[in-house]
Formats: sequence, C-alpha cells, structure tokens
Amino acid sequence: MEENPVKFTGLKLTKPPTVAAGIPAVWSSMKHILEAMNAFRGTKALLQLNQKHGFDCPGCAWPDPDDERSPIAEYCENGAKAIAEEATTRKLGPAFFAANSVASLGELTDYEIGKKGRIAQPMYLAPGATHYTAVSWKDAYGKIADHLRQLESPDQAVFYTSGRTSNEAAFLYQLMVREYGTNNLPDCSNMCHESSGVALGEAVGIGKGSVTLEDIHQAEVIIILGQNPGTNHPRMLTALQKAKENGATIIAVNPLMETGLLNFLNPQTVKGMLQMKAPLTDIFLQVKINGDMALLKAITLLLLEEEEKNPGTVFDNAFIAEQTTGYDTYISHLRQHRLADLAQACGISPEQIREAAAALLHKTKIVACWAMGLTQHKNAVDTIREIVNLLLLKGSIGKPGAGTCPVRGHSNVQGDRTMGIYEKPAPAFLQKLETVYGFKPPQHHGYDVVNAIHAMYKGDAKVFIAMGGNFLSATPDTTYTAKALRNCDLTVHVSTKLNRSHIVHGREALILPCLGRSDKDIQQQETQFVTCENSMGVVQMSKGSLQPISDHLKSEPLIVCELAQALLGSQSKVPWQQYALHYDYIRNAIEQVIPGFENYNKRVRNPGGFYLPNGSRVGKFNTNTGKANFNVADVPENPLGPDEFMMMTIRSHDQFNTTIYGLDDRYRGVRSERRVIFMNPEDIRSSGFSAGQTVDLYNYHGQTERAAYGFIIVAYNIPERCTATYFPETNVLVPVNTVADKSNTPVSKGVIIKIKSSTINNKI
Ligand SMILES: Nc1nc2c(c(=O)[nH]1)N[C@H]1C(S)=C(S)[C@@H](COP(=O)(O)OP(=O)(O)OC[C@H]3O[C@@H](n4cnc5c(=O)[nH]c(N)nc54)[C@H](O)[C@@H]3O)O[C@H]1N2
Ligand SMILES: Nc1nc2c(c(=O)[nH]1)N[C@H]1C(S)=C(S)[C@@H](COP(=O)(O)OP(=O)(O)OC[C@H]3O[C@@H](n4cnc5c(=O)[nH]c(N)nc54)[C@H](O)[C@@H]3O)O[C@H]1N2
Ligand code: SF4
Ligand SMILES: [Mo]
Repeated sequence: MEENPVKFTGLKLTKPPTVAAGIPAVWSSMKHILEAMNAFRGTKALLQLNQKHGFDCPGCAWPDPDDERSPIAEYCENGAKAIAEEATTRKLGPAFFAANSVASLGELTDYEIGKKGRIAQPMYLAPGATHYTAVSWKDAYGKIADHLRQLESPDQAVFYTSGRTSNEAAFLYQLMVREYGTNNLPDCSNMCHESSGVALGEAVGIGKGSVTLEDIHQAEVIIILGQNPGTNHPRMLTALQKAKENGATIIAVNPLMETGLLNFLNPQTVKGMLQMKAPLTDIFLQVKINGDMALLKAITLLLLEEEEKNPGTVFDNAFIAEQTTGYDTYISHLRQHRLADLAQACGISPEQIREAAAALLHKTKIVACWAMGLTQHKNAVDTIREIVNLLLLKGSIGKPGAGTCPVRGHSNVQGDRTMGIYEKPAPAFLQKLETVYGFKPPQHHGYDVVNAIHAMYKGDAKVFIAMGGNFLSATPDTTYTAKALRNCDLTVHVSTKLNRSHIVHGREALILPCLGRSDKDIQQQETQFVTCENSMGVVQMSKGSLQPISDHLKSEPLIVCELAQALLGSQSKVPWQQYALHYDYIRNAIEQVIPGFENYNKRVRNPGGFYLPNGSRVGKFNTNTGKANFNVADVPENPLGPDEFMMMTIRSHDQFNTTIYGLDDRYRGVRSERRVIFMNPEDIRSSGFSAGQTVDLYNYHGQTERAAYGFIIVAYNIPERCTATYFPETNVLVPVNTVADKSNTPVSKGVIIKIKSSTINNKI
C-alpha cells in the first residue's frame, strides 16, 4: 500500500518527563541540525532565525516578541528542527529518481521519505511511467497550461495551498487562479482553524484572534484548551512563564497531561539552565475527548449562580448591555443544565469545576487559547462560540490582557487567508480585484478540502495543483483520497521536500522544486524578502540567507508569475513580468487590493513589522448585528457502543504535520516508534488486551470499513474510552464525511474506532 506502509521501528518506553524544554531540548536541536547539514550552515541559519532582519521560522505561527529579541537564540527546539529539515544539504536529482521507482518510494515510511533530502530539479512522471525524469521549467509550465486549457471548465481544476506560502506568493497564486476562472482554492486551514474562523466571524466579526503577546503577559487568567504548546508552539511557554511571573493563573483543559503544560525550563535564561522549574498550570482539567462544551457550560453555570447571589460582581453587565446581543436567550438556555450532568459529560469532578470557576470569578483579564483539540470536532464551531460566550459574560474581549487566542499552526496560514486564499471569497474582495485588474473574477464559491476530495473522486475535478503541503497524508480517509488523486489527469506539487503526495499521483505528475524560507532569494541581482502574518496579526519581513542547494530551484512568487504567463498568455490583465522583477511590486499590488496594508513596503521594513487592523481587539464587533453575539448550543452527545472507543489523532514531539523529524515523542515517554495507540490501563484490562500487544484499528462510518493495521498498545494516563494515535498514520481511519458543522473541517480528534488484536508481528 503506497499510501500507508506498515513498518515497526522498535518501541521503547520511558517515564514521561514532568518538565518541558531545558537542556534536553538544546541537545535535540543540535542533533537535528548537525545530522542535516554542516555546523557552519547550521549556525548561520540559527543566527538568522526570527531575527528582525532574518527569516521567519518555518515552524509554527507563534509570534516573535515585539520588543527585545535575544541576539543568539530567538527560537525553540522545534524551530531548529524545522530548519534542519528545510536547510538540509541532502538533495534529490534525476539520478535519485532514476534509481528509485515511484513504487519503491511508496514502501518507505514518511520518516524515511523526509530524510532523503530536498528536491533539486523539476521532475515529471509521464503517463504509465514507473520513474520520475527531469523536465525543464518551460516544459513543466507548458504541460500544466495545456492540461488546464483543455478542461471544459476552470472549475475542474483544484488549487491547494499549505500555510507556509508567503503573502507575496499567496496573493499571486489566488490572482492567477481567479483570472483563470475558479475559486477552487482549498487550503490547509480547512483542516485546521477553519472552525475558529467561522466561530469568531459569527461571534465577534473577525475570524482571527484578538490578543497580542502583551495581552498574554498581562492576563490574570489564561485558559488553554485542546492545545499542546510544549511541542507545537514551544515559545508560547516563554510567554506563559512571563504571565505567571506577573501573577496569572493558568487553567489547562486536555485529555492528556501534556508535559509542556506542566513545567518549563527556559533554555534561554540562566534560571532555566540551572534547572529551576517554573510550574505553569495551576488547574489541570483532564477532560474527556470533546467534553469541552460540557465543561465550559458547567463553569459558566457556576459563575451565573454567583452573579445571581451578588449581582454585578461577576458579570460585566455594562459590557453585556452595550456591546452584545442574545444574552437573555443564552442565560435561559444555560439555566436548563445541571452541574452534575455537565460534570458527568466532561468527566471532571464538580469540585474541580468549582475550583476553575473560582479562579475566574472576580477576574476580567482572561485570555482563552485553543488549537486542534477544539477545532477538529463535529461541534467545534459551537464549542469555540461557548468560549466566546464566557469571555463576553466577563467583558473579557477588546481590552488589554483579555481576549481570544486561536493559536495558529503553519507559519503563514493566517496570512494566506488575508491574501485571498479562500474558496468562499467575500464579494467586496472580488469587486476590488475587478476594479484594480479589470477582469471579472468568478463569483460562485469553490471547493474546500473535503469537497475537492469528493470532486476528484467523482471525476468532477481532473487537475490538482498544490502550492506546498502534503495533501494525500494530511487529508482524511487516506484510501479514498488516494483514489481521488489517482483519478486526476495531472497532479502538480510545488515542494521543497519529497513527500507521499508525489508518490500517490495522477495519470501524469510534476514536482516543481522551490526555495524555502531559509534560502537566499535573488531576482535581478537583488536579494528579495517575503512577508508573513503570524498568529497575532503582525506582518513581518522574512529574508532567507542560505545558499540554495541547487541552481534549479525557483521562488514561489516566480513560479506563479511564470506559470501564469504560460497559462494566461498575452490575454492576462496582470503585469506578471513586473511582479517577477522585484517583490516590492507585488506588495504594492497587495496594498491596492487588501485593506490594512497601507504603506506596505515602508512599514514592513520597520523592524518587527506592523499589526493589521482587528476590530475585536479594540471592542468593535463587525458582525451582522454590529455587536458581539452570544450563541446557544446544546452539549454534544458522544455515544459509543460497548466495543467502541473515541480516538484523537495528535502530533508527536518529533514531527511537523506530515514531516516526521524523528521517531521519539520525548514528552510522552515514547521512543523510536510511531505505530502506537495510547489507552487507559483499565480499558486495556477490560477489553482483554495487554500493554505492548499489537492491535488493528477500524472505523465503520457509513457502512465502510476503514482499517489501520499494526499499532502497539501503550498504557497511558488518558480518560477511559479515550485513545490517541499519531497523525498521519491513522488518517486512513478518519471518515471524509465526518466533518465539523459549518466549517467542514474533518473530525480528526473524534474518530470512533474498534480495536481488535492484530495478526501483524511487531518485531522489526
Ligand atoms: N513541532 C510542531 N509544531 C507544530 C506542528 C507540528 O506538527 N509540529 N503543527 C502546526 C500546526 S499546522 C498546527 S494546527 C498546530 C497544532 O497544535 P496542537 O493543536 O497543539 O496539536 P495536536 O497535536 O493536534 O494537539 C492537540 C492537543 O489537543 C488535545 N485534545 C485532543 N482532543 C481534545 C479534546 O476533545 N478536548 C481538549 N480539551 N483537548 C483535546 C490533545 O491531547 C493535544 O494535546 O501546531 C503547529 N506547530
Ligand atoms: N488526522 C489528522 N489530520 C490532520 C491534522 C490532525 O491533527 N490530525 N491536522 C491538520 C492540520 S492542522 C493541517 S495544518 C494539515 C497540514 O497539511 P499540509 O500543510 O498539507 O501538510 P504539511 O505536512 O505541513 O506539508 C508538508 C510539505 O510541504 C512542503 N513544504 C514545506 N515547506 C515548503 C515551502 O516553503 N514551500 C512549498 N511550496 N512547500 C513546502 C514539503 O514538501 C513538505 O513535504 O494537516 C491536517 N491533517
Ligand atoms: S515557537 Fe514556533 S515559530 Fe517560534 S521558534 Fe518555535 S517553531 Fe518556530
Ligand atoms: Mo494546522
């Protein structure tokens, strides 16, 4: 199975550490850097990482400090790993592809594929061919343009984007796609924070979070739900530590006692190096998977009780009256609940819920942070709106030290959306494109990720083009998605590294190798920079400095300009040639089309960049009612049959999405193996299994059997009937049709599975 090979690598278990970062993190960074490149290149890269004139970390979207940055180490262990992966000196040219058939590459694990190195030259897979062969850029563009022109409708093509793409490349890409004639612009956000965007848009009028880093530092209470910052946003721990020093209380809500939420040794401070621990979480609520709605309602119910005993002391009634709608309906619905039922539903004792409510009772500077543990559930949009309900009751939005903080994933996923990478563009945005460029952009909505998969599966879409990412492995229902991609006439990937989407391909396939963030980008003898928007709406420049590993690589903006010229020819209304000369021209165009980018070229050159406007940050709610809206929603039922379990698919400490840096998950005490399933010890016993046993996992949604073979049981501190496995190995089990209401995000954290003993032997 090219889409899902099973290979065991030798599980070793250790006791999960109780402290994140510290010296082991420094060692781990250095190990990855030195394995991938020489010390000189490695040091050069790390010294530029996240510096004001350096390049933006290709890891996550956590912001850099606005003020002082450490001159030598403004990054974390996983930022260093991201660099090691991207700036590796191993490269794959025609000789590699001649020696390795596509089928033989399909037998490798994702870890093995990633270690092969950077793609060094454009590669082409002819119809029926077994091997990729070299192709010139010109011929590659020609083939893509031919395919796209032959389609009956532009809507038969799909243009995916992953969130590493710069603002400049993203803007040009959507421009080309819309001038070509479709809004089929699915992106990784559809699988990520789409639920946050929808929920916040409805509730407070903007799909982005409201807080700045300074708000986190000043907060009195920080609630962290469904997020594992120690692994996925490690420098958030520094911000949390600062908040703690300022007296904040931290409440963490998670089925797993993630090490990064417990204690933190900051490797960038003397205290951290001296092993002085900073306990982070004050109240840990070990919720059942998707128990968050019940928990949030339980907390607000207790707040309501106190407010009624002492009116005006708990809720911000002036804020509620002036700035919100729907309060009365919300409160009367809330009253129908009983604490005991809610406690039962979320799996947290009433005493602990009381403790959390007490921490919030007389505080108003409250920040709520969340990530995939909330967004990837059926009822995700409602759960996120319930967080907003809580903040609205307390008047905790639109003022310093308070607000919403959906912690974004990819380093420029938020910027890509701002640039118009969206299958449902706003009419005002399309109108602006038309005014500025003089072509009529398509008005009807395009496919998101899930609908794109269905369209390719059914043959309604025939050409798939990806600006980055790893569509096959990142999307749900791997076997179904593999069929969808194989059904295409052409699949094209603009990529830095080899991945499984190059191996599970259409009738013809192309890999177009591009520069990464750390690479020096020279156009017309001048070093260019690109720009990115982080999770808090700061737009900053990013200038790569490493010598690219091959002369054949092109920058993403240049690739789009050249492809657009090949595709749209002299008919195009867009000055593609000019945009390719200097990226300042692209930024001038962005300034003309997108609000908030006034003086873009000037302001982005200021150290640290600039903040984009954000109504909810300043208490202006641009919603349908002109106010912040309360939302009424029921507690979801998560019924499980007697032999069923709930499974969340999560990230290990050694991966970036589908890129597997290593085989360890240090903070969870799992070494050298990814094919594991975390189970509650009581569940293991009552199901007649034993820890260390190998099992197969099944999902039966919609009368279809989905199977993932060969997972070793690890006994773990996780609520009963809850299990966890790593993404992407178990994506094969995530049904493409179980999606979040309104956001259409695959339900990757709430997969119902059955577990059966396996016939596969786990010995290597
Ligand atoms: N090193 C590294 N950094 C990354 C990434 C990476 O893969 N590696 N990926 C990037 C991307 S694209 C993203 S989106 C982010 C992802 O960042 P996270 O959202 O932190 O990533 P996940 O591993 O998916 O973790 C989800 C967390 O939610 C918890 N959880 C699962 N289900 C529930 C639930 O029902 N309720 C609650 N309360 N908690 C739940 C899990 O136990 C886990 O701790 O990280 C970004 N940064
Ligand atoms: N089961 C399950 N599935 C999930 C998730 C989950 O938690 N559980 N999480 C979802 C989430 S939050 C996300 S964001 C998606 C991620 O989905 P994607 O963004 O599609 O996946 P990545 O693994 O981040 O993409 C990695 C590939 O991007 C390419 N790449 C890296 N850097 C660059 C660059 O600078 N330019 C270009 N052009 N290419 C580059 C490399 O070739 C690399 O192989 O996965 C989703 N899928
Ligand atoms: S926290 Fe995220 S952006 Fe910052 S250095 Fe680490 S991986 Fe990079
Ligand atoms: Mo993400």
